[in-house]
Amino acid sequence: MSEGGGLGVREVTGRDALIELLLDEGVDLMFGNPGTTELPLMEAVARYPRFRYVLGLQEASAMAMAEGFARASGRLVACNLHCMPGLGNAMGALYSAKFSGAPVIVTAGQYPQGHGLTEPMLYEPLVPIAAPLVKWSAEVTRLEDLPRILRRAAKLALTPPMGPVFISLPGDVLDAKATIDLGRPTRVETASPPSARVLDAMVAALLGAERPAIIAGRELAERDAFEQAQALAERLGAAVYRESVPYNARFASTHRAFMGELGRDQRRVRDTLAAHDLVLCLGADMLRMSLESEIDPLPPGLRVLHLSERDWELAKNYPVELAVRADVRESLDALLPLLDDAAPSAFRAAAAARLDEIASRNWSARLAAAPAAGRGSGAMAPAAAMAALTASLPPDAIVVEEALTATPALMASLRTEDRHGYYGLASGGLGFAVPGAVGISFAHPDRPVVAVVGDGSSLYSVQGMWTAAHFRRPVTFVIVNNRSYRIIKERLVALRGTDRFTAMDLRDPAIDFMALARGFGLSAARVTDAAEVGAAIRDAIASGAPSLIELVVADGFDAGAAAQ
Ligand SMILES: Cc1ncc(C[n+]2csc(CCOP(=O)(O)OP(=O)(O)O)c2C)c(N)n1
Ligand SMILES: [Mg+2]
Repeated sequence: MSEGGGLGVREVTGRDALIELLLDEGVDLMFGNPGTTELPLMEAVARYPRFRYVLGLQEASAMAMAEGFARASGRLVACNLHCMPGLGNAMGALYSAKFSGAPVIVTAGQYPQGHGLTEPMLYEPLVPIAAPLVKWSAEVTRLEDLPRILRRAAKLALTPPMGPVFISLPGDVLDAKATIDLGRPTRVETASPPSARVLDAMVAALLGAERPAIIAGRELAERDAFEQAQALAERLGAAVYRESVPYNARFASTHRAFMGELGRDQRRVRDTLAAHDLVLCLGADMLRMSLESEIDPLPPGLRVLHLSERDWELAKNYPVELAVRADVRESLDALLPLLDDAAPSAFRAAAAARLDEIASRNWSARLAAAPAAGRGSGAMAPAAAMAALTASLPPDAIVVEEALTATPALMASLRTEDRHGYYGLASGGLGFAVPGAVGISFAHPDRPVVAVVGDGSSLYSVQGMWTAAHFRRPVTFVIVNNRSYRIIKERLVALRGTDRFTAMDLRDPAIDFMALARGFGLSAARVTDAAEVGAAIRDAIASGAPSLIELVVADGFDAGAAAQ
């Protein structure tokens, strides 16, 4: 399907053509970090006030901001990196964008063609370096090819399964001038439901279940299908678990079918799923795990239905009874009426009874039963800090999370009713939350963004704070300071049987997070008592300005430290 009238045939320079093509593709925002190879682009950017350039002070930050924006808006965005060292700095963040399926056109300036042969400083061919992490990696070698390459890159990035693409931009192409056809955008329509035959097969399989479960995946948020997923859970009387790597909202947490995290502990996942006779993996990855285990997380004999728009994920690791590649929302819209027609009254009654039975141990029931965050005598327990934090959030807050050992407590009390309300770490590579929150704030400029980040994690792309200050984004950075890489310590103890910690303490000197934040132009506060967390969060959000709150929590290994 074509959009708009296009730009037509025109005499134009490569640098102007690049920006006009991006604007015509709906991209008016570029995150980046410039260098000499980007000078043609920077010269042109200044002449297009409609095209906003957002400076990140390191390419890892710029890339994570672009990822955050793309994830939170579902819109195409650009990110420009400085040739090889810039692309190198951004690789970890690009890896994250690959996992989250963020539609980002990543570009990098390159030396004029031919000059690279002499191997000047900063030179390296870029296309093979980006290639493993993107849907398409290409270099523009003639100005005439720029429209075709840019249009193709935009189309590819946005066609589900979405993801980043890479374009290398040699300086001679950007500085060339020619009369070229700038073309017009194309979007590929993929939002189709399964065929009638497949829908019937799904209905039959679902109605054959006596104890069904749903693994709720990211596509439910991306395709705005929360309502449909809830309706399905109600019709089936299915327990709903958030998929094992839950890096965005998946399902309304206060819905009575919602059971919480599936997690990545193979034994726990297997035990959880063993209570069911059928699992529907709904727009989700099928049991993406973390550490190796001899235990297979999928219990033998469990029937699996998998519905996803990402065919790579379908039946990737497990044979599946019915694997369907389709849009989750379109599929559920088509499936629900068929299910209503076909469900016998005995099935409906059983489904209602299952939901009643779940209600005593669902996410909400466990939250209600959790002990209230009290005023302890020792250091603040991370769980108390997280409970106080979530209790103080306004309903429109967007939480960005990279809190590691504080994450389970955060997710136990964070309401994710809204599909944009939560974004977490997608790839496992640290450094998303601080700059990612800034990008997310560009996507939702009127909503407060609260980034909850481990002290260690915050330092992988800490300079993102400056961009928040520079662009006056209402982001509250909450650093959970346990003065350590606590999770690595815990794993050393659990997996290696030793507590001789090397390189896991962030002490001597202690890191002064308030000074760091102030140095970037943010206001800062420190909280050591859970009773004061709520007021600090409310004040920070009410200020409408970027700020930092340091939560000083027990490190888990101190003598007499407060329990988790
Ligand atoms: C880019 C990157 N480098 C290193 C790691 C390994 N790593 C995983 S968790 C972690 C420590 C995180 O510490 P912190 O954010 O303070 O959280 P805590 O464990 O203390 O709760 C490290 C270093 C990683 N996942 N990604
Ligand atoms: Mg820590």
